[in-house]
Amino acid sequence: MVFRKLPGVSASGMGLRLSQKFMFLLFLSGLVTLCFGALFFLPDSVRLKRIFLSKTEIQPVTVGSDQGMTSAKVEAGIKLKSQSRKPPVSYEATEVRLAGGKAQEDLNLSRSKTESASEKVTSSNHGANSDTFSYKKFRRCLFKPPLGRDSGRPADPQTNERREKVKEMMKFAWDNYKRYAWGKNELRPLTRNGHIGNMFGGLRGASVVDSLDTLYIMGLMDEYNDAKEWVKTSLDLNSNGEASLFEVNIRYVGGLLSAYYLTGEELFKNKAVELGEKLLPAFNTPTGIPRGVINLGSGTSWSWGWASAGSSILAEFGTLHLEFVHLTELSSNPVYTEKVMNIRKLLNKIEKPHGLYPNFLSPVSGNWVQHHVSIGGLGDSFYEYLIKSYLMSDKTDDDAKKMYYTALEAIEANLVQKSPGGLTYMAEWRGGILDHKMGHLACFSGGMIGIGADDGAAEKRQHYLDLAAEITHTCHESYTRSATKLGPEAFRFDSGAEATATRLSDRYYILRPEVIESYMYMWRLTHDPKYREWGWEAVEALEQHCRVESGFSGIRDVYTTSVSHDNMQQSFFLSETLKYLYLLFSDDDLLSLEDWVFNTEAHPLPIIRNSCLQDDATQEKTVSE
Ligand code: DMJ
Repeated sequence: MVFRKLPGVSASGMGLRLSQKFMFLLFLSGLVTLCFGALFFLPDSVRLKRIFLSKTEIQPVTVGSDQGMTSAKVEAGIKLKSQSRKPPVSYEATEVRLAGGKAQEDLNLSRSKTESASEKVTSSNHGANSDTFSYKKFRRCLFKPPLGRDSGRPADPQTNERREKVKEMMKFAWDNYKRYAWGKNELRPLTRNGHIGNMFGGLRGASVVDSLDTLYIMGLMDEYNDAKEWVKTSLDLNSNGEASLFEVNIRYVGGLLSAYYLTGEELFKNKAVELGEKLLPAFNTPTGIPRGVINLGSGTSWSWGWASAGSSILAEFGTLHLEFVHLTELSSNPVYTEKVMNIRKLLNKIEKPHGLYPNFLSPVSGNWVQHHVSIGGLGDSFYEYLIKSYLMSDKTDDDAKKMYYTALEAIEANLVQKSPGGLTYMAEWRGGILDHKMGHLACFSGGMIGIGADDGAAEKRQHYLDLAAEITHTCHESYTRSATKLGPEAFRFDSGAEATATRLSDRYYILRPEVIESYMYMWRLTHDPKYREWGWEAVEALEQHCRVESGFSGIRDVYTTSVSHDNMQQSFFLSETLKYLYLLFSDDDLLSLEDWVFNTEAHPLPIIRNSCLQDDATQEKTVSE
């Protein structure tokens, strides 16, 4: 059909005058610009935005390299537009039961649908590069053999007996896992079956990977060999599920790295790097702050559904540094270190309320989302990784050191409290208001402050050692004040309470390690025998209340001796609780703190001695071997 021109109406101008046409066009272009510009202000989750703005458009401005981070070419990171703007002070009192930034059991993966970050990491050269990393050379750079003299066996017969008891507990926990839950993530010791859960995105065998190093240092070699064989034949990294970036990193990547450094088995290195590569897409956000959940198959990532406004969690994105630096070390691929240095850089630059780091940060804007600060769940291991990054760098990472001590000063000024009964504790901070509660998770801080004491200002050394001892004492009190002599998930210092849980929902104990972890560090730092005694009290309580016929189980209420079990043998019980107990009753040269730092899942990672590793003499010695 042919359209004919209507008489008297020009086809082009519909009869409008030139000035009217101009005004119309101006209006039209203004409208288009406005609509397009508005896309930038839409939440990241809006599909329209993803369609119209390509990755490069919503991405980066590099954060300058003025902090001395040589290779920290920041790939992603928006300009911190609102650095001078006060972040919102509202706190949404979401009580999320977290274990160091993770939900304690089956995490609800319902998510706030946010940007897909499925951009695939290209190239296969992220694989471990055995040409550049020499295991022999690394071993030469250690001050002591990893297992020490006589595998750390203590001369004192009673201590040795206690150590043997802990080894027996490990064997018992392992044997039952193997018998009833082999290849699953965790053992359900009452029902005698396996638990898979949804934290690991379809990965299996969390208890196997978490146990490798513990079995090895305890000399449980048949068990270690079974575990190694399982990793070789059955650890399938091509899973397609939704995983917690944090959990996969601390348990799987950390466990595999430790197993490699202790044994030299290439298998573990290759698996660690292969898995590390699968985690990289989580960092494809406008700021480079990773999201909490990642589909290991597609690389798509999300924020946790419970994390307000699509935020990422401090203890999650702040607990990647140690493992990622080692992934670069082993693969010679700088990308891992670049990713975590970018996080560091953003956190260093952003304005902090009273010098404190709130627990929720938007991976899109790079701003804090809420003002909840905690040394326990949601915040904990971020602080731990600052001081350990410094120690692991052979004390060369000065930014980490500075950030740690500045944060600790802010914590002392704002969170550290003394109870009427004289107990020192770390309160939580909610937009300036103190919540006089301390979580079991926060009890790791005794050990952390202890290992950092030597490197702050010289005159503060004793002060930090005292603070570490006081916190550890308080956490021990939370154990002694219960009927079972095990500590609750959280204890309070208000309404007349002193280191006791006041809420029914806080009374459980799920085989967590943090209190024992602090005993172990304080023992190594002071050799005060009380720490070994306290550790032994914990062993007796675990045996009495948590040991069941087919493994160990958490309990629902530490204040009653007619215990109700939760039917779960957490993988961190094998990785952390039993390992720290074993180290507590061993000589100090078993995994000497001069050579090793422990990741937050108690997997030992070696201090990187670049001065030695790059020394030609060491090279020659190695080659001529
Ligand atoms: C472990 O998975 C790690 O220690 C993590 O940092 C938080 N806590 C659990 C055990 O309690």
